[in-house]
Amino acid sequence: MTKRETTLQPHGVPRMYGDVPPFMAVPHRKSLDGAAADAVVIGMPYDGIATFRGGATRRAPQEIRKFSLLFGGYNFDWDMDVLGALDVCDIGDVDVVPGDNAASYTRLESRVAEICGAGAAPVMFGGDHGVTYPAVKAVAELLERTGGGPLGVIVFDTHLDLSEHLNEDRLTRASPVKRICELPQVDSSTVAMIGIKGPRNPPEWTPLYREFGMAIYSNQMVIDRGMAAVAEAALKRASPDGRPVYVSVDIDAVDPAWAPGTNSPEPGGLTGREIIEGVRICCRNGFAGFDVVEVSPDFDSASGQTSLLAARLGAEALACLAAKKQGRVDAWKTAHGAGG
Ligand SMILES: [Mn+2]
Repeated sequence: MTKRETTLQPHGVPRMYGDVPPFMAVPHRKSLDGAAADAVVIGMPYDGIATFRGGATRRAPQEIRKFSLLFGGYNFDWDMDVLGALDVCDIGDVDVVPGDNAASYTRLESRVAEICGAGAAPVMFGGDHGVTYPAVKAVAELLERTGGGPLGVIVFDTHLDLSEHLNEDRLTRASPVKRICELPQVDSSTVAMIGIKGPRNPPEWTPLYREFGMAIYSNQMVIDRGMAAVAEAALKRASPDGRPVYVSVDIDAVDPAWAPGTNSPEPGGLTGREIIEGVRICCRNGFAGFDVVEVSPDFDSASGQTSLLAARLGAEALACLAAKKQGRVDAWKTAHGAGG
């Protein structure tokens, strides 16, 4: 029996939840070994402390991959063979350490660094929102080393996530945006958030976002101006010179009518159409990193609609990357004569 072959991890299966099948049936690779790729899918099946009803976001990568099998490589909206245009693979899930945020984050960070080091853009499925911080850190540090920085960041979320700590732990789902703003490689005035709303944001977060000089586009602004205008403004703030940004989607930015499977649902949020449009605009220049977090399959409807939407957002991000590579940026607007 090898070291790992215990009754809890039989036959070398690394985790009960994870690794199969690969996202959109792209090839699975255990390791990149320096192989070139345009994008690499990675699962982060980790949740630390839950601040409301719990919900195993650790099962999200598995469920999202499952629903992604609905999609083919051709995307009608873009009239484009996305997977034909891109070299994409799935390197499975991070081998997390349940209950240990710091150790799990370190493992994620090194895998994301491996992806970026191979010249690919990471597409990560969480996990709770805490996991966005180590992913952004890895991307930002690599960009700094290679002269590609600084990194702009756009986050779709109901919550500002600006806690200094939660029960003395500085690495939880309550703090990722604060940790990101504190990174030396990130200018907090180029951190934009879209969809912020509601009475679950504690009062101390509001002065903090102003102090950081962040660009906050509230849910009300989306209602008043429309997602297109808001996402365009956010992209301009996060990337004034058109460089790819890191885009993080906390699925709770979406209304529970469209995405009920999450820990902290908040009524009055974005529609499925709005989040798709927002992702398409924010990933227009491609992306330095992309993630969807806070999907809790155990709270989802029986249809799996939240995991399905998360999978769709991953497919749309890849379409943006393919369009950028083929010189067909924003093709979704005109592919079938839209506007005519
Ligand atoms: Mn949130």
